[in-house]
Amino acid sequence: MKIFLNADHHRHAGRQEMFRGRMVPCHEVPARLDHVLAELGRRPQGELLSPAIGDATLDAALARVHRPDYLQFLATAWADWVAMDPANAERDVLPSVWPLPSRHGFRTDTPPANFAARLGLYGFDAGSPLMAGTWAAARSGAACALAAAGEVLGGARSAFALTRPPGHHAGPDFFGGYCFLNNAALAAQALRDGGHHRVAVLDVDYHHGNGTQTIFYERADVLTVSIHGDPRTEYPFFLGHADERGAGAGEGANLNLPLPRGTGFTDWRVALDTALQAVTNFGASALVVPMGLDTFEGDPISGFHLRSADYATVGQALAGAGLPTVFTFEGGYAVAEVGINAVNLLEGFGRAV
Ligand code: SP5
Ligand code: ZN
Repeated sequence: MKIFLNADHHRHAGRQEMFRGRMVPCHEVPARLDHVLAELGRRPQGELLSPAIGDATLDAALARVHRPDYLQFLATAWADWVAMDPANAERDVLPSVWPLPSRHGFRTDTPPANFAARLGLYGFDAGSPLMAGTWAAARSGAACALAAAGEVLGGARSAFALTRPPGHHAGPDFFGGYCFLNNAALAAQALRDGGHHRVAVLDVDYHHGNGTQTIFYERADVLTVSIHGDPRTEYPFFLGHADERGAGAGEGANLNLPLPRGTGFTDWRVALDTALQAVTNFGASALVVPMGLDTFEGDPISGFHLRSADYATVGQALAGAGLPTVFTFEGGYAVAEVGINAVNLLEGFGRAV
């Protein structure tokens, strides 16, 4: 399969994230992608390419998924941050104040001029630092997702957007969970716009794909399915429950399969079969897989117990859907093993098609 590599990913390199009252080293680091690349060097899965997507095409695609004010916020966030205080040039951007939901009396219809306040309108956690190169890195990553979708629209069985920062927590107008632009949603929308009438997204990251769910929640043309740690105990906590089935025209086009922390491959695999059955029942003609590898037993921030060899089985099962498939690189923080696990999945998929 063709692999679209984000050559700008190093420009996004956060130093620390807020975790329970202290700053800890970032989990979402450039070395993650570098390890995938190194493993692909040892076990090639296809041609490595740079996306060829012009700025105007990219901007138009971003606007299909994200709100204009949010894109504008991202485009100038770093400059706005430094303008608040020149000393900020040495600090990563993180929000530290948020409006609670409007039932508490806070208003979000009066956009604050203060940038620190605006950050709280668009960011939902203090664990997703943004810096000078974030916008460029995220844009190039979105281009990878669009190029991968284009490859599949051109008849390829599969393609892989090898990019970071990840995307599945980013919504129409919010960032968080290390994500800024929703690469999987951009790929799914591109597949729709390219002629696939029904597209499915099957998110296998440890964390609920809240951004993707929210983007497509009221739509009947894109099925969103996510297998993840139960939000009652696991991040992102405030979405991802089994009773979220979609709304309006999208009623029935969202499926959450939360599993308890501690789940191993046997039970996870049952959920995968349920997810694949839903994809088949939906009648999708194309599939997007936000490929998180943080279900791994050695992941430092997650709680499932998949082993490296299991990822080949996952890839094989995904291939069994028989659909043209776009993969996007999402989570996976056991840095030394993330390359092996990613390539195991791709190899398992490739062997089965
Ligand atoms: C794309 C993705 O996988 N995003 C996940 C974001 C998770 N953010 C919360 C992480 C909490 C970090 N916990 C540190 C525990 C150290 N023992
Ligand atoms: Zn994750």
